[in-house]
Amino acid sequence: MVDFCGIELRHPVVNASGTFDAIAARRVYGDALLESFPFSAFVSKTITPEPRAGNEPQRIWETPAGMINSIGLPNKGLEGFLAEDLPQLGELPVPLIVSVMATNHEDFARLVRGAGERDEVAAIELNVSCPNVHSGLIVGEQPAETEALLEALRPLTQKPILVKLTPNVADPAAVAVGAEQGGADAVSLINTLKASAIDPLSGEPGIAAGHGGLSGPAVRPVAIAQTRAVAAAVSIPIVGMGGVTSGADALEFFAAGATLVAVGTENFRDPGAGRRVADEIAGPLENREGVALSRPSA
Ligand code: RRO
Repeated sequence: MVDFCGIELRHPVVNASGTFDAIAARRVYGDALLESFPFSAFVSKTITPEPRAGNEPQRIWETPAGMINSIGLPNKGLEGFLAEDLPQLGELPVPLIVSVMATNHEDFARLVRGAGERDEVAAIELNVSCPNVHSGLIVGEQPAETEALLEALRPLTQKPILVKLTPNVADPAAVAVGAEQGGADAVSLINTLKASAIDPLSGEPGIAAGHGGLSGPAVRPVAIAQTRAVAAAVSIPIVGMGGVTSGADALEFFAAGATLVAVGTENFRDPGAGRRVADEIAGPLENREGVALSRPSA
């Protein structure tokens, strides 16, 4: 068992938000999904205050050892999520972490209150890769904006609050420190790296939105470097992610200072990847206990 912000988890492998649709998977696999659920906690796709249709296709573009996405946050909005999705996600055999995003403190507060008061929800992840409409700044690119957001939201729920950090900054550790000082219980990193692709024949963007976020094994060395830097700067737990496809990849994140790892892009190729990674690390983690979970000093 792993203790994560007071939540008991059966193993240290969760999913990255938006990379595994547990409701669709249950329709396909039935209750077999619940009997062998791949993750020790489930992180929802990010929800926003109001429903969103998401971006026009093309939304995904394959790259060497990875992919670019710009899905554009399709979701049912807070009310639709609470009424339709949450009861189904509450049937999963693991704790639920709800990912939320808004463009101002008031809307973030609505999301945190709405999700926080539901028994099905174990923790809330703030997706801060989004502009604040008042300042025009991407919240998660600014330590002070991140800290102010946490100070506004922290009093609204007793449940743990995670902050999902963007990698698209010069100093992610400074943003992590802002999150910690504002009262975050944990940070998760990395979200996707800003990227573009162009169809060489047509000259058109590979992604309709023009650019998107790169994920998959291609980004793992960046994610490891940032996890190491963040681990040296904060004392709250870290959920490390970015190109985890195997137990060896997960061990790399633990050695960099992560308490949990998340599997993301690999779920699209192998929906059982979470279980496979958890099985692969079980032995090595037992033998390396204390070493695997220690923090790097620089
Ligand atoms: O929905 C998306 O396009 C998306 C989101 Br909200 C995110 O946080 N990261 C990402 O790669 N895609």
